[in-house]
Amino acid sequence: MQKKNIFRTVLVFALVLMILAANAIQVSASNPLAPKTKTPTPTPITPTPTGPIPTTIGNIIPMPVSITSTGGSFVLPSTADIYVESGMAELTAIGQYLADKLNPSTGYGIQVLTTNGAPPNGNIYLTTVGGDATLGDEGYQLTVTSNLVTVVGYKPAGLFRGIQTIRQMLPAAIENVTLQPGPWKMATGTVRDYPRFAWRGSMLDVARHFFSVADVKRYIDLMASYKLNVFHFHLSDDQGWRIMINSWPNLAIYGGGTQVGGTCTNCYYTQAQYSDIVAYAQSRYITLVPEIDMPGHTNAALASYAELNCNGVAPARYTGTNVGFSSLCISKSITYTFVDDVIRELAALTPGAYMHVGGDEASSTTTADYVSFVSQVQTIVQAHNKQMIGWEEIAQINGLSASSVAQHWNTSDSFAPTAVQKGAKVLMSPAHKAYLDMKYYRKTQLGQTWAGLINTQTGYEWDPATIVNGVSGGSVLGVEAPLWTETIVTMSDIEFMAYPRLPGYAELGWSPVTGRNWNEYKVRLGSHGPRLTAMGVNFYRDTVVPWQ
Ligand code: NGO
Repeated sequence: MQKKNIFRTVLVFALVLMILAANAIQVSASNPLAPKTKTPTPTPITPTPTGPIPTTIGNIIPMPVSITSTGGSFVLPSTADIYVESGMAELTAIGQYLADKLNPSTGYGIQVLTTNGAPPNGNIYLTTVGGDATLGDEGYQLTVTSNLVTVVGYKPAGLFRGIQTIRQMLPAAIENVTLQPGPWKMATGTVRDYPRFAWRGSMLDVARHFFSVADVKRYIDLMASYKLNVFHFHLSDDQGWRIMINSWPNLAIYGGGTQVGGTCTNCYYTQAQYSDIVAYAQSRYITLVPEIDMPGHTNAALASYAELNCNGVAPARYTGTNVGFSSLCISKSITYTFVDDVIRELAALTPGAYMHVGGDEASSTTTADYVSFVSQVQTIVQAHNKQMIGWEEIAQINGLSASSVAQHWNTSDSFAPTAVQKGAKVLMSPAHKAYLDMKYYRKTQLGQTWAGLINTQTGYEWDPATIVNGVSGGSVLGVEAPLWTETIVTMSDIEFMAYPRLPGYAELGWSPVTGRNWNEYKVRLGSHGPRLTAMGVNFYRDTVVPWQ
């Protein structure tokens, strides 16, 4: 009996020694600090206990249109660089984005170089030469051989989407910001890919709670990694006005002084900060759509300027969470001067085609007044060369333009079919499926329940093209997941509500509907756990997902 125990102890000890030795070999063989042609960033290695999680070509989210696996592997060598075709500064910037993602974890000091043809083996190559027009502006073809990684896009946007696929085909540890042991292996094969819908977005409400420029940028960056392309910025509501309007400065200075729960110091973006966010989104091929909510949800504006109120008296600022009590004064001409000034200033700062004018829950406005107001707002938006988008209630106006968009949200009283009958397109954000502020479960600490509980499965199992009767085919512009922030206070809260649901909405917007199902998706999503962890995302470990 005793002998047996000793034998067992020796065996375990030998095994431990063998494992340690094997690990040492693995780390030294791939040690990024080993001599090579370039000087790596001297950050200490944080070893991953289990080693890099192997990725397969089949774990990409959103699921690509087509994947052909050739069964081999490409190992990113420490000498690797990213080559882009010469004469296109835009491609150099895309290459740099990828280099900036790969360098901290690999320590390879990857540079972006230009070339007039395929580069030497052992590199990454991004080009629009030979790009396939049938893949569209955001489509790409990624080819990984044992020698080279090549992304060909018809347009630079396609290359940017394609490099997100490269990130996901590398081990999850690539997303760390500290040096990690390799090897940085990718499966070989070909991915041909393009999006199903033109609009794949998320909205962030910075009015109920204010978020810093850095937080907003992080949200945009996380969106980019799942190929989303529209950032809807909810900039005003009853509780706060968040953008400096030079012709009406009190909106930001006074109206930006509150949020849900109390006061908030300087809680607005200067125009320079707004432009910085626009440019940040643009460099990730994400269009920013600003929203100024009206005629309801306007208490912060009404509190800032007495003349915007029908009775000429400014109400107190509001820090609660009720909706539907405020309205701009529909009959006063100053109201339209205000709207025109705000939209003119914002349009000048916004390169995207759309201006979101809210239009939801105008319960303090009669229908006749509402219709008259929104009709005039549509004229103003178009006068500033933008297309109007509003929450679906805007479909009630008689002259709804075909270029205007109604955003479906209210599942009990939908105006989406009316919008389609008038020739306009619909953006899908059904509250019971796509609202990121709904709780996952009854006991989720954050969020609301008015539209129902949305766990990761519920959030994934629907189709934007069939969810509303009378709104299908070409009438559906895309899908957007709004994050309202009545109960959301920190960036960590934002991440908890958006992840892991947002990658699912990204897939609904990007991937073909055929062949998609929850049972397959949940496994793929589970494989993204280590990736989200490496990105530092505070995601919710929903138990319906088999997390790796
Ligand atoms: C509604 C309302 C918002 C709330 C949100 C909370 C729309 C379009 N208007 O959605 O003001 O913040 O619900 O879930």
